[in-house]
Amino acid sequence: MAGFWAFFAAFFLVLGLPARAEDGDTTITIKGDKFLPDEVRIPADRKVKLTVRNLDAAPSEFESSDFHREKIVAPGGEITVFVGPLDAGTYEFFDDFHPEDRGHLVVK
Ligand SMILES: [Cu+2]
Repeated sequence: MAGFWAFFAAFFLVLGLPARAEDGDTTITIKGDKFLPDEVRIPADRKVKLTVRNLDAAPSEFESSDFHREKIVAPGGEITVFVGPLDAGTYEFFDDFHPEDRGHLVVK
């Protein structure tokens, strides 16, 4: 019976992943003053939830002049921002407390 439930759980895990990717909701991790991933693909013409999780010991500020968001992320904490619907294109974001740390939203 345990085998059945493991199969059942794995089945929904596999089914769940494409659904999440399709709706565009994405988690971005900050670690070692880097965004992981530093390139995030999201669908155009849809509101998307970005979760930004800071695994570093210092605060970060998730910011974008291109899509007009600015939010402090406490050490060990996470924030959510909603973006879009955006036109297709590339939008830069950065950590305002570590400005060399940059990434892009690629909207398609
Ligand atoms: Cu700022």
